[in-house]
Amino acid sequence: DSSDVVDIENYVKANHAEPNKKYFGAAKGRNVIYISLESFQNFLINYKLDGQEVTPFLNKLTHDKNTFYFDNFFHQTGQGKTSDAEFMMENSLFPLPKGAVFTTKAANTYQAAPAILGQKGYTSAVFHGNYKTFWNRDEMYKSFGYDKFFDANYYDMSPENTINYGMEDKPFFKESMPYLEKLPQPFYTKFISLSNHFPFELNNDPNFPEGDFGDTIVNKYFQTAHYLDESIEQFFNDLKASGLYDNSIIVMYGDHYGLSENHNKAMAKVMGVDEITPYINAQLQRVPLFIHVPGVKGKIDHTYGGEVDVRPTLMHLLGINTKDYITFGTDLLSKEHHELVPFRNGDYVSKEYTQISGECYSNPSGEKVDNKLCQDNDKVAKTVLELSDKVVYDDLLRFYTPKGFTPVKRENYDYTKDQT
Ligand code: GP9
Ligand code: MN
Repeated sequence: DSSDVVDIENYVKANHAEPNKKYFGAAKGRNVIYISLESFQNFLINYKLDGQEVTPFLNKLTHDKNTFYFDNFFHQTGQGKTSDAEFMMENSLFPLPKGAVFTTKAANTYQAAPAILGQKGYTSAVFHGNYKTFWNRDEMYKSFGYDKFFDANYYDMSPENTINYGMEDKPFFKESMPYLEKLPQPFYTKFISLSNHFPFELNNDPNFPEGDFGDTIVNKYFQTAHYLDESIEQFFNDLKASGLYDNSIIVMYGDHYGLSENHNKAMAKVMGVDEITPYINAQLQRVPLFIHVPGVKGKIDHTYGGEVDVRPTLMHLLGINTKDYITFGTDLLSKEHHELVPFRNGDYVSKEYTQISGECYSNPSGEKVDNKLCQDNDKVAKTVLELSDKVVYDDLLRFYTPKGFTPVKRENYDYTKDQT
């Protein structure tokens, strides 16, 4: 009931990480462009197949002068996959241990990023080349306060443009540009890519050799990842040509793994190890996080973090305080950031240790160590997951309104009328 939310508020406030003065407000008033990199695992960055870089554009971006690239960043998704990642990025809450929060808890009260920014003059929009009911997005986005949702109906879904779940990434980003350019600024937008999705198929001949690891799925993963890389380059070029690039924060993240444990045999060859141990498998849950901030000097940042940490990071860059929001992650750029990444199943990776099924391993050697060394973090990981689940299962945010925030009215949003 409503007294639970007081305990949660107290916990969250006691664990708040103060923004880093160096970055707080550094991107005040900028547009925001999120890009969900479908199934993109971090091992692809700087990976070479027969001497050829798989993702040359993203590799270059890791050294871009205005870009933060986080190389110890992990996905924390459960069964809700892409939608779980979206949920964390915009709410700093964990998705559910079973099922997808998007399908079961879409009518809850949330205080999501689009709503927060909407009340500060931003127009928000999602772009995705699949139909709006997939993952119940058209219901959840209302609760998040998304003004607009450009779904499959806004794209040329003819066979040469589509495969698997919908639009291929190049025509998707191309056709999104005119809609994006017409949005009132500042805007908060999200682009959900699709081509690098299992079973990793393209309409046209891939412009990249396939792998030779004795596993068709793994072999083709490199081809669709390369295509995604080219699509991002094309999109960046279009953003530059439109003038939006210099006025926008661009956040790109891998939503979740692409290659499951069913492909461990081939993955051992990919990684050049004898076998994918539980420890290595946990390390493979790294996904890239890029944050391009115009006018701010970036770096390759080795901070450990996860998807739940991105919202406070972004908000602080935009100069918005997060202390009054129920937030389970901490700002990756804060000196008080917690370098602990709980996975949805209760395992975790921290800077020093990795805990898998109750076993404790030392980073980066992967050597098994005394379980006692993992106990403190274990308690914290279990606590935040439990508190976050309480918020979601009991819809507790309906009893808590952050200072200066007006509760979202779902009936104000309609994605069936013309979104242009
Ligand atoms: C479908 C896309 C892919 O719209 O988000 O979904 P996934 O299977 O990765 O959750
Ligand atoms: Mn996905």
